[in-house]
Amino acid sequence: MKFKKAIITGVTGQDGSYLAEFLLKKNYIVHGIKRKSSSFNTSRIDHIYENKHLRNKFFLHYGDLLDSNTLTKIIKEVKPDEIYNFAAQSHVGVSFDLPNYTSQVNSIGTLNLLQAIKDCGLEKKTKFYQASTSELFGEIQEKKQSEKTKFYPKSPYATSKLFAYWITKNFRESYNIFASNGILFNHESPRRGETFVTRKITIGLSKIIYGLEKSIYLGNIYSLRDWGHAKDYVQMCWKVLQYKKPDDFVIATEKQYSVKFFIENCFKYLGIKIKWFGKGINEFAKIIKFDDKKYPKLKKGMIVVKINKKYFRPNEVDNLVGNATKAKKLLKWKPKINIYQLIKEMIDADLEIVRKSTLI
Ligand code: NAP
Ligand code: G4F
Repeated sequence: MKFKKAIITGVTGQDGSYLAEFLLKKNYIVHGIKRKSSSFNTSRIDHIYENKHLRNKFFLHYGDLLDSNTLTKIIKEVKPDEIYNFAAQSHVGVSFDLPNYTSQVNSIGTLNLLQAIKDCGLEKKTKFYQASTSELFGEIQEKKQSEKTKFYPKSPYATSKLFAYWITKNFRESYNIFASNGILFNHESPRRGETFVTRKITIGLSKIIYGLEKSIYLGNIYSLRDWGHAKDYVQMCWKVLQYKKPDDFVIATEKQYSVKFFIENCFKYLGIKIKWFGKGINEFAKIIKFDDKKYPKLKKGMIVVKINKKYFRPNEVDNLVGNATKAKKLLKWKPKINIYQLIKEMIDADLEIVRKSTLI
């Protein structure tokens, strides 16, 4: 039996790790590209390596999106059926501090992969998935954003991803490569990086519960997002490449919540009542009611959420919600995990991580 082969860039990240698991379950041979780091960066995929049934179907290669020679070498060796380009400097806030680096990795990095497919003569064999983003819509031009909505990127991250979106389409049209964009709205999980807002809240709250921290410091809590679950969304990425032709798809839950709603529902899930005071930069949340037997480290009146201006962005995308009609219809997809289940899963996982850390 011939197994399909896939390359995943960004395999050590949130989505890369879930996709690796998903493809391995589908009997793919998975080749992940990870970058060299001075500290361990494989915690999200170590369990795959440790699984003796999966180890011989999962291979890691050192590589960087900016090192086109190595990318070409890996692609030439593996001759993959599918490439999923998940690698990126993916933090919007950080992209304002690192605009040049973000632009190179996210834009030129994507071009390097597409060019490598072409240089290896794999135009007819290798399908290419580009991790495009709802950040492309930025200053929204339509209430719910679909594949037809005009783009208006508002950060170096979003502009770099705009180049990547277009170069993917360009290689599709110019060289007949099966190259598709998944325009994914925010998706989270217990594997989300700790500096993204949902995880910052769930890990921060868990540390407060165990008495390791007193407050969570945030920026714009009135920002609205369409949050799905990464595990749900990587299945979509795969479906995008199984569609009969290369195309672009918006992937979203079509439901919108504020950061403040996310915070309130994290506390609610744990049975802790908070109340908001003040306005703007002076807004904060205090604990009003809780079970002191269950949470001995908490105190009534504790200020658990504060606003810090350093977490505001020079240019904010404050309102995103997707229209995923096309994906639902053509790819027969709909998200399974709602925001309440997502919150539960993230908090339970973070409480466990923090509990274990207190035992060391
Ligand atoms: P993530 O957790 O930040 O993962 C990014 C991955 O890229 C990591 O494995 C990282 O390596 C790797 N990477 C960074 N720079 C690299 C370079 N120069 N060369 C090679 N690898 C590099 O991001 P994610 O949430 O999984 O998102 C996956 C992709 O989807 C990204 O392209 C992101 O922009 C896009 N996206 C994400 C969302 C979302 O809500 N999560 C929505 C739309 C689009 P290290 O582990 O060493 O840092
Ligand atoms: O969690 P975030 O950093 O995600 P953001 O900016 O929406 O970007 C994520 O989703 C994109 C898809 O739309 C991806 F393309 C991208 O790679 C990334 O995965 O911030 C969400 C919102 C923003 O409006 C931000 O200003 O939360 C607001 N926020 C408020 N306080 C904060 C904070 N964001 C972060 N990271 N940290 C805060 O303290």
